[in-house]
Amino acid sequence: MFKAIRRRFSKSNDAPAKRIEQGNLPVHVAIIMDGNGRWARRRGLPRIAGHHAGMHKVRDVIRACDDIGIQCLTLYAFSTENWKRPESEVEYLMKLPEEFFRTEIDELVSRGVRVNFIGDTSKLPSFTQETVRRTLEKTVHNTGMQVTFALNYGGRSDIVSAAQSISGRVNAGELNWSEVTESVFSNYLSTADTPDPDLMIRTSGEVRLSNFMLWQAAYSEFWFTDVLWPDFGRAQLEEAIADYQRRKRRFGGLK
Ligand code: V0D
Repeated sequence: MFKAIRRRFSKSNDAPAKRIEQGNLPVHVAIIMDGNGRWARRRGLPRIAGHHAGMHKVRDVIRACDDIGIQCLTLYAFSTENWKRPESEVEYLMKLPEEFFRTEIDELVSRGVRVNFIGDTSKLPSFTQETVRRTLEKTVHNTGMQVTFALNYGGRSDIVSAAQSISGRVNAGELNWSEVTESVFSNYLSTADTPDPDLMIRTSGEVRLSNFMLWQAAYSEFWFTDVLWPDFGRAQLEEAIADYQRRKRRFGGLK
């Protein structure tokens, strides 16, 4: 199981997190980053301006999670359904990893962040795949917070490909059907080395899972907010985490 090694001091230039108590922190926070298009429309801007503003919040939320002491952060950046968007918008989205890499890789490396990807990246344009490969290469030996970008990810597809891998091994006589428990099954999902998300956040008022981490979110606590993703930052993250901590305390008190 993945375990982040914590640093003793924050390397952030921002004020260190004060409002968050260290007890009962979620180990893994997963976020459905929704509302970029609506944010742009409200300002009379093109949708891509919302995606660009959203990318800056990816940086802010990674910093905040690292400062607070979150060990794993998963960000739903592009779903298997997002291909249905206008071609020009998809084309723009596919350039964001490269821009993000160019402006953020040094800070990620200095923080010891290990970047990871889930989803079928083989269907992304080759220049996007190249950024994915370089990001992995630059951070693979890091031992700090793990940040997973879900790119061309779908939860059902994740489950189906796990079932296919298991079938292959059973047919090859390498695995016995009777040995396929829930925990064995989990090891065939793309998230095999990552604990299930403790806290699942969705921004912009939608109250759905939309095919994200279907298996993994079985016991997650959910936090829904009307705040649009480009308006979501450290303060909103802290509010979600503080609420998670209160829920856990209440549950403990009833036992
Ligand atoms: C748009 C809001 C960072 C959600 C955030 C390809 C939708 C901004 C990345 C990113 C996207 C991906 C890989 C990587 C580093 C950064 C990203 C996409 C969309 C889809 F190695 N933001 N971001 N990727 N948006």
